[in-house]
Amino acid sequence: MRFFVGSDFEDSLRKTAFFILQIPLDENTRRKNLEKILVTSALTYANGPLHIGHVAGSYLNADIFVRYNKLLGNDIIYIGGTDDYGTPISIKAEEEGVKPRVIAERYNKRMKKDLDGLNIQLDNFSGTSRPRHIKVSQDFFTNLLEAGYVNKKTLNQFYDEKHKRFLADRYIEGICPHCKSEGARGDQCDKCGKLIDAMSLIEPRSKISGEKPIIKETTHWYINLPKFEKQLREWLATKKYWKDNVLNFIMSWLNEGLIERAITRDLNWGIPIPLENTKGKVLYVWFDAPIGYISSTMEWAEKKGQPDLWKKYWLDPETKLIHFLGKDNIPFHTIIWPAVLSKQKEPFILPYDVPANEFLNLEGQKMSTSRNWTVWVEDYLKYFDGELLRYVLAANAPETKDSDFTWKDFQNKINNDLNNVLGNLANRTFIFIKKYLNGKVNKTENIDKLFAENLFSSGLNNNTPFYFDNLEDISDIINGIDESYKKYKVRRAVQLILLLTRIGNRYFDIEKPWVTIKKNRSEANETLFFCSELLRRISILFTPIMPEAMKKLRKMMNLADDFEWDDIKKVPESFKIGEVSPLFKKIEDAEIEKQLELLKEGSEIL
Ligand code: B3M
Ligand code: ZN
Repeated sequence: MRFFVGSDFEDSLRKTAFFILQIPLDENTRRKNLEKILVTSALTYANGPLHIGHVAGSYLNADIFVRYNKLLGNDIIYIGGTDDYGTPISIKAEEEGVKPRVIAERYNKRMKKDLDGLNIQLDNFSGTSRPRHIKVSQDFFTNLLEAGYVNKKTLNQFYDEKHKRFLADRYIEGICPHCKSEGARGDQCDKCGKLIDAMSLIEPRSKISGEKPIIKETTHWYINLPKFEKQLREWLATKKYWKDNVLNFIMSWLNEGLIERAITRDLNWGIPIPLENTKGKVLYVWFDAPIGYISSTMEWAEKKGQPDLWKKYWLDPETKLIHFLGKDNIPFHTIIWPAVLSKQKEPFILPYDVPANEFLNLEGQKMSTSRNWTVWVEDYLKYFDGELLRYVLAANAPETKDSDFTWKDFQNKINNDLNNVLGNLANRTFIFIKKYLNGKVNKTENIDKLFAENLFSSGLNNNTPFYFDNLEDISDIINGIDESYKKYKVRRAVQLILLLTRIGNRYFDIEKPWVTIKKNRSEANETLFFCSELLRRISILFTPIMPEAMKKLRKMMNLADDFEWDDIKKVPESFKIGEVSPLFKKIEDAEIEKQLELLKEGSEIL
């Protein structure tokens, strides 16, 4: 059999295939040994429920990576929780007239529920206001101090006279000294991403009273970052494989020179520093937050009844520690955190990779919770299935640059990619088998060849039509998908799986089983077996992204749920099709208009 797919074949598909396959792949696509991996998602501030920015920034990509690695058989755990301190929580508590702890606990619960609704399955979801975390963080501080990397200093700080308190971090706002944009906070500028020394803010204002603050003396403890510079540079030099956006960010940071940074604050909501006569002094939220990855792992181990199990990950240099996060969290995880980790009494591992994502915009505008310009997961789940959001955010992941979520694009992706391409292939294949082949197709001799070597054997360039001998090797494409998951290139994985699916539909059209069935049953059987086998492979390949939808697909094919990645190439002897129902459902214009209206009105869940 030799297929020639002529110029009627969608141009876009040919181009996609061409460009995707031009991207060089790592030689080492084959896994040699099983790995031990510890994955984290940035701890979300517990001052509101989960929105799609969180999902696209650090949860979905982590969950997909974890699911893929579980299929490979790797020993992987996925840890996270809420960041319970920090000014956003205190501010929210003050607004509501309740204790900050009430806010933290409320949103911790709601976030966990939101994650469940999206099938994002962490092994443990903790919170940084829990007692274990407090103890571990205090020990971290003490160890760093005793190792000689913390200095105590007296300094001037902004003070709100009306409310009688020091104004650190988000309690103070002004113009960014670096990029001169308005609304920069006392700790960081959202516009240029740079960390800020509050005293350098131009036209500072108290966030609580709106007034000009006075300057008052206070005492704080500083981490001596300059003392870490050599060590950090050497360590970062071994991280050539990190994403470009991450390396660029770090280098510009390092090249500006490291300065000592305060790791304590004058606040009443935070972890008290473990020193005598320091009432009102707490750890800076960014000091204790990453320690939450460790305390959450400890909580997980405890829940499992093996309290020391956390050590198997955190203290073994073989473990790959991978932090998923948004780009604004890069410096904290790649400079301060490794510095702190390296001076503890126990030999903690340092981050292996920090695959930071860029930002997700919404309908062309920057997402903002204060302007209520976001899509809350809780709201979303009232209207649509979590799997659909997983798909759209994966297909549109802000991996190398900011990306945009629009409701129209959501509808297009569901209706075109999922319904017209994947749903259609499944539906036409299964219906045909049930109607003309008694619900069953058998493996034919040819099939191994069909799935053999080199799909694009005749070479592919932009001008030649799309040739392929023996329809196969899908191997090239499958290896590409494998490699994409390994490298956190979820968008590319999606494109390649869709490509496979389109090939399936195209093959069905060329083979015309509705014609062959009349004269040559075995040819029709072969066509339909091939399509079924393709769908079986897709059901594995798409599982990290749409686990529930793929379960449904497998169920229609009577395939077991306990499979592994290596099963991709294990062709079964036959397929017996079970009850068939549409895999996805089209989204109507009215449903999208409704979402756009809701967005304009502003959600009431906050
Ligand atoms: N809570 C910032 C954020 O949610 C901060 C991350 C902490 S990760 C240890 O974007
Ligand atoms: Zn700035």
